[in-house]
Amino acid sequence: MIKKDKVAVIGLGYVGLPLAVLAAENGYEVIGIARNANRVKLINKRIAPFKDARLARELKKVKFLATTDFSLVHTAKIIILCVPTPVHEDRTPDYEPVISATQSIAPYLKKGQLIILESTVNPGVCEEMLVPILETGSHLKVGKDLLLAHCPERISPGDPQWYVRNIPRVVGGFDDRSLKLAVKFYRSIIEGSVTPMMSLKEAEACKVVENAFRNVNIAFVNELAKSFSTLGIDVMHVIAGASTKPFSFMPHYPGCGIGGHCIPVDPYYLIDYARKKSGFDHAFLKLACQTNDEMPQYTVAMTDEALKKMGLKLKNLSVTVLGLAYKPQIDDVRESPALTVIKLLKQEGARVETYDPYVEELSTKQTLDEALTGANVVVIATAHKEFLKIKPEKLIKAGVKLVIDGRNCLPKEKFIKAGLNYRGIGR
Ligand code: SAJ
Repeated sequence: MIKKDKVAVIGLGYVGLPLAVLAAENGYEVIGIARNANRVKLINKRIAPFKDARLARELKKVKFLATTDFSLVHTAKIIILCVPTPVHEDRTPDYEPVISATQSIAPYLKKGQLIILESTVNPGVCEEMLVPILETGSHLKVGKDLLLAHCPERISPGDPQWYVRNIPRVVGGFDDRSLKLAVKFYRSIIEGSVTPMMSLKEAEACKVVENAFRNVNIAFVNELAKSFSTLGIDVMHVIAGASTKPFSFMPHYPGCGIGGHCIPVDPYYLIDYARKKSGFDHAFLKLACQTNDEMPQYTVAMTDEALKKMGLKLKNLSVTVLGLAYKPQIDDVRESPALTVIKLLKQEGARVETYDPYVEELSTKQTLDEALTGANVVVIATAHKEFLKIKPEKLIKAGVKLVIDGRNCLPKEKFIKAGLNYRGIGR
């Protein structure tokens, strides 16, 4: 592959933008295409449109054009679709972003181009959804005129160790030519391994399986937490103990719920496809998703129960929720369980204030001190490093009566010793 090939990245979010930067760093001429004109403007000013310190640094060092003009895909050799794959309110897959992005590029495609889908989809989407749209819109034939591959995104936002440059990838192709070209492209920009799969479906399935694996393991420890709290067993101590086993145990941790655009969402793509395609019922996967979805409710019920034991109730009580993002040190609130906890607390009549140093625009208070002033209850919903340093004395001084540690991230014994009522998830 001559490095000077032009690459078009469609979608400049958590997945597309780091990929565009990486391709540019590796000598490709890159054009980034996104619908959001503000985002395009920011990127052309070399400003990262979301909090990612590493991306902000690397974006300043590369040269590539961002635009809203989809017609410019005709100038690229490789076109990579990195658009979201959310679910609807009823948890059924929402393919709209993938469909509209594919429809937007189709009219401008020309012979010999390689289209790669990075968005997470269930097995079958490339062949059953993308191929018809690409062929209808371009009047070209996939496999003959156009090449098609799938390389599922693997991004762990905020992760200090794993980044688009070093995360191993899998690639599936519509045919051998597509596979070979796609593998060659990724091997020219990724330091990690690039593993060719036998089909598009296998590559699609890899990704859904990876995240369903994480979902079911989190559901397992969430159920353990609920059970152990009735048995007076500290689930975090047990997980730590089980983790001393050097093989065939992989720790996951209970919490007030799971968020993000991957883990709570991806299993529903497989559940829905298997049911529609073959009538197969992923009962276990559905139960795991349901177990995780119930954790915000469990957290609020646990708060209610702890207050009752103190002769208090949530109604008219001041509750401060610390953390809005779905995981530590990022600003993304998609599917964040914190938002559900807040909604449920308000339904119980509590007066809720919120503070998240990474999500100031959604916080009702702009500093931790302000957020703690007058609070009777504090709920930790995200284990941001700023919250790990909170001393029990600070909470007692602010008049806090109860700490609900929704991420089991505070030193339980220290808080109890200081005289605070402390409840964790399963501890
Ligand atoms: N969570 C738990 N308990 C755990 C782990 C996570 O409750 O033991 C919760 C988190 O609080 C969060 C949600 O689950 O709300 C998702 O957490 P995550 O660490 O999986 O974060 P994500 O969504 O950024 O996951 C990404 C995923 N990457 C892609 O889908 C491309 C996932 O595959 C990775 O495993 C994960 O990063 C990672 O951390 O490696």
